Amino acid sequence: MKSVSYTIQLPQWVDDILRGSENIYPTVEERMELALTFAASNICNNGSPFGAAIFERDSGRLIAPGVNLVLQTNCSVVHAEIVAIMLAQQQVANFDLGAAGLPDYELVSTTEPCAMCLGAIPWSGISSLVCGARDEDARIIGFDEGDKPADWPQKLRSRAISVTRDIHRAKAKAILQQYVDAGGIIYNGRTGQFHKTLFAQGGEENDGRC
Ligand code: AZG
Ligand code: ZN
Repeated sequence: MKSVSYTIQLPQWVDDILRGSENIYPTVEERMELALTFAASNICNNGSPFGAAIFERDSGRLIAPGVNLVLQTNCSVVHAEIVAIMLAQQQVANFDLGAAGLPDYELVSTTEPCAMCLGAIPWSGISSLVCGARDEDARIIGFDEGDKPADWPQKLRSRAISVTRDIHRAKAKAILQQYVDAGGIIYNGRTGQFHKTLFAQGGEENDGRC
């Protein structure tokens, strides 16, 4: 077999968005607005409607942006939250963002985490999760989001990870809807009922999403 490798590389447009910024986002609303800008720009650049970012919780300093790279890179696991976690850990040179001597870190995600990302969160070491759209907002447009315990916020809180929901939910929902309206690809885990990637509208690809 030919040797293969995979490198997480954020698109150039992420740098363009951040250029000139002080990279300090004091409030959760400002942090979410940045993540929403990533989600909206991802749609315009052949990606899916999910953005994330990791900040130092107290100072609001941006540590790592995240955008969903599944479609652009043919990799099912690179959800926005996973990309942000991987880049933040490289940035601080520690696999545990909760390690002694490090500040507290906050993951901001434009949509509540899917089952895969929910599983990754306790291992990441973040101590705070902030969400925009609800899980059901993603499910209603066709993203299945996987099997999650109904009380997943409590489960995270019991591991000393705070959970804040509905920050700019309406705007986050609108970005999900914009993706569907433009005919964006809905990719999902196996359900046992179908095995083909669905397109949001009538099975037709639409490359003019913006
Ligand atoms: C997703 N849900 C979230 N929260 N984030 C992503 O990147 C996703 N991709 N598919 N469902
Ligand atoms: Zn996910």
